[in-house]
Amino acid sequence: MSEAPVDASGASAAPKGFFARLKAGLSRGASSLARDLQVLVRGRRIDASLFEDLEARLLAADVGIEATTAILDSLTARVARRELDDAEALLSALREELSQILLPCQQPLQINPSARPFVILVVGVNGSGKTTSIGKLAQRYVQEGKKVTLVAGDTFRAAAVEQLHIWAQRTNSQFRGQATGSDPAAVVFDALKSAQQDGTDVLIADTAGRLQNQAHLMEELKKVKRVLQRVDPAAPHEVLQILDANQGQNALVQAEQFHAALGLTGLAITKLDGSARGGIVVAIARRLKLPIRFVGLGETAEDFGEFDALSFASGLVGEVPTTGSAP
Ligand SMILES: Nc1nc2c(ncn2[C@@H]2O[C@H](COP(=O)(O)OP(=O)(O)O)[C@@H](O)[C@H]2O)c(=O)[nH]1
Ligand SMILES: [Mg+2]
Repeated sequence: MSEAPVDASGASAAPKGFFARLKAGLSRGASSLARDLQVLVRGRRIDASLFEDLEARLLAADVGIEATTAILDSLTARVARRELDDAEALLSALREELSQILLPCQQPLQINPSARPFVILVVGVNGSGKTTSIGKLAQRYVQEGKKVTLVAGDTFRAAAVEQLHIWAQRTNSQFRGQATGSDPAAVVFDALKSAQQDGTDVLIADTAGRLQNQAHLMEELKKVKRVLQRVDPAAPHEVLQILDANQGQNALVQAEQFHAALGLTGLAITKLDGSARGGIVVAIARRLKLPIRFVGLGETAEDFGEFDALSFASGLVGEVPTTGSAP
């Protein structure tokens, strides 16, 4: 795998081919939307039976009932206005509908240089990809010339601390951690205090994804947030939830719960390379309207890029002949 290039402007330097791989990933799953969508519509008239098939396909791809209904209503209205005269035009219109839902969520994470350090609190359930995503973020910011500190706020498992430590070494980031079982709030408190003194530009705090129960986890995360605010009233500057796309509609439920408890400011959606049905991103975008900062396509640092609504919509629908469908 080649190194992720970073251009002079830094921030939005997605690895070459990232979007091609995103599209490949989105069209791989057995219930993917893109797969066979062309075949589904080819040569067919736009009628009730085609809409039924399309609805089934959207639901199977995890777009969810709410977004699916909105999309089909809008497409139905366009058909009634005779704006769409063949099935290919319908697919183009579908891609536009998806883009319109996704576009408001395309808001890249900007590291405000006057916030020093800029604090990113990373949350999400166990296995969603928090620690891996933190490693990828660290790589990105170190390559941009920033001084990065990683904080092991997941003190629940020894392996979690060690995994973050390895990412810190691999990315030339600074590491702050304490013994397993320490109070995570104390760990992040100490880390932010020293980061204010040592010239850290970006401090990224890992957290646990599972405790005795959900309520306990939320209380702990709220406490971590409060403690950060005590050191710097503007911190955390980003509360980033990592969601595993494989979790489907459950990812949406998780995001709602974490948002209610913590006030999320951004999302990253991982594992879009696997069997995930990327439609969940549409469901999340429509319901929560939160910035989707990043998408993850694999386990290495290169497999991580900023969310791009139009690429994502094309990835979901597949290639659509672009002739003559634009209004
Ligand atoms: N295929 C794939 N695997 C991922 C991705 N992100 C994370 N993983 C894997 O998911 C597993 C859980 O990730 P981890 O970062 O430990 O999750 P955490 O419990 O939330 O910290 C690990 O095996 C990661 O390598 C991704 O975008 N694609
Ligand atoms: Mg972890």
